Amino acid sequence: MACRSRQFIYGTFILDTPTLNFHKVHFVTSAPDIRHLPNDGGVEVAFAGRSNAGKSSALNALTHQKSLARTSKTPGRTQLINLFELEPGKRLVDLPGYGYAQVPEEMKLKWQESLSEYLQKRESLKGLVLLMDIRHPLKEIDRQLLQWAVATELSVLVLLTKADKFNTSPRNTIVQQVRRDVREFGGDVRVEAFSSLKGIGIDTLAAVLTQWYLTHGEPQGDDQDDTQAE
Ligand SMILES: Nc1nc2c(ncn2[C@@H]2O[C@H](COP(=O)(O)OP(=O)(O)OP(=O)(O)O)[C@@H](O)[C@H]2O)c(=O)[nH]1
Ligand SMILES: [Mg+2]
Repeated sequence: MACRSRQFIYGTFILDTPTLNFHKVHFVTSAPDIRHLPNDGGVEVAFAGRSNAGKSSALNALTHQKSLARTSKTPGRTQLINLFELEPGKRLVDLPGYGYAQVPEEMKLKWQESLSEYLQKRESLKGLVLLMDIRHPLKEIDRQLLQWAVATELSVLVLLTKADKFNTSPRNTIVQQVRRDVREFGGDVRVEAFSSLKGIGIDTLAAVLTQWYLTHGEPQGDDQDDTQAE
């Protein structure tokens, strides 16, 4: 059953948009590289960001599951491309984090290779959720990813994670600053505060992702009657 939400996103009211039911997600596979991923059809939305930014926690918060994606205090916990399915043709992806200095060089190169290969070659990738700790936003490597995502016309949602670390006023100041900073990249980039711990920004995340799935999912229309095929 779809939930209804009313969201204010970048000057646009998404009125009574039924959001997808993110609770119904299930794990599909963990893959070391794109050759081990299933069929590249439908729409994928990937969660990317520096190690420890809170990617896996955000996925769990979005799907209301405690341990769908594995979280850890130790950076570098997610080392494989983890794929989850919401319904046929609609998938979520938990990507390995980047930028963690204490990972052995050889392993780091392997991850970066599979990560950049996924980002560059996966046809079904339509949207990127780029997570950054609100205390350290827009590091050089985040900027590079953002620049690349805009150049390849991916929709981007920047989540400033662990927003619970600040009270409302300083939090809003940072969000406004990052919104100004991302303007230089152009493209379809939104910036929102997020906290899996306190539930900040989860409805907005659900609304934005729903919009992406619906926009990019046509005309495969997984909801359509099978008898219409062929
Ligand atoms: N205060 C606070 N801590 C959080 C929040 N989200 C995640 N954390 C903590 O941050 C740490 C890293 O969280 P993960 O979700 O595992 O981060 P990740 O980006 O998936 O990390 P890698 O898989 O290593 O790339 C854990 O100790 C989490 O408990 C949040 O909203 N608030
Ligand atoms: Mg992780």
